[in-house]
Amino acid sequence: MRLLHISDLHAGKSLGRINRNEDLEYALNQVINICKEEKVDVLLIAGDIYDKANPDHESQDMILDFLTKIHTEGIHTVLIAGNHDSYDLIRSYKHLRRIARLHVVDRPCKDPKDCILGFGDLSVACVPYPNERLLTHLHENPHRSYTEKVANYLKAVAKHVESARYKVLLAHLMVENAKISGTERQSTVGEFYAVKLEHIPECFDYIALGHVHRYQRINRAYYSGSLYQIDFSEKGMEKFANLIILEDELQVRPIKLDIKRELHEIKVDHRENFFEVLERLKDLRGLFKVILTADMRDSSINVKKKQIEEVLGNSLVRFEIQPLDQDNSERWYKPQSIDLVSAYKDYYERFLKQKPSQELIKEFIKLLERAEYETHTA
Ligand SMILES: [Mn+2]
Repeated sequence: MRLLHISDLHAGKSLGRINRNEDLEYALNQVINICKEEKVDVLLIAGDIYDKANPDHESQDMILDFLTKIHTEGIHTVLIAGNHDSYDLIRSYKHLRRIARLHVVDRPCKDPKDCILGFGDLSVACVPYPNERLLTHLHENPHRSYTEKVANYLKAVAKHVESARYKVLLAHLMVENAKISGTERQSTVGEFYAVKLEHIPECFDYIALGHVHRYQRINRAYYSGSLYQIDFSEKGMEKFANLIILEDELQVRPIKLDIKRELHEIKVDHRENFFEVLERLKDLRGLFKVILTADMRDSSINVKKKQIEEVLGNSLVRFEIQPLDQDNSERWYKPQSIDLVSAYKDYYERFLKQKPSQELIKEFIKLLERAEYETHTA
């Protein structure tokens, strides 16, 4: 049995005035190819299909096109709702089950056995984003904490997969110790929502998670991460789809996705040769946030801004001016280039009117090394 795990599509996302659907479509086309090449049996989508509860028509068109393409390849898809999705919109996709190999679980089910899908030897337990209010309606004690309610729910779900040969959990959850990227909705990734890994029942061979946008493994649990760099906090991040091969032994293989438009954050210092800066920008591809540090009295700021806008055109997403504090300008500029040993020698000579001894300099260097070690290992 071969599965592919993806998550956090965020169709309909825009960054400033830039619509990101072409970045998503580029990733989805690769997912279709991987499904074909790797002979995937079941595609797992771990939530946040859409960026908003009421997505625009173009985004819905793209998602339905993708899902039907997967169907025509003879591949099953299991899809759950994330915290960005509307439970009711995702529920309307359930009807497609009758005409396509699409299996949808829109919200945590009153009867946990309704959340289990079977594909031969494989059982997939689905846990869409468990909204706190919804959990309370599922006969849960309102006084229990969110994580206790989720833990109980997971336990109830796990009971129904016991007899299957292969057991997979597909869930949209925040798991404790997950490294967030910063683009997840802040209120849902805090400690209050973090489910402990030990609260996820032991029985699952593989845990396919959505919610956190950075690809990572936490024991048996994997976040496949978002399919493209959603926001500037994801700049430089590589993106993956996770291939799972369920045989006698479990194999997990992340497959790297090509990124259509990389996100770049570029800092331009007022002292740099501006002509060279523009030349450098011309050669880059992707979407940009440019931060120009400038003395606010400098009359050339607007000209510089205009020139940057001209060179980058539609690829410029954000432009910021960081005012230069005159007193701190020296420090701000390449702090690592200051030779602290020479600075200490100068200081010593100026105040004590004599040269420091070799022993003292050696001690000073030892202290520097210790400080460096401690700041790098913190
Ligand atoms: Mn998300």
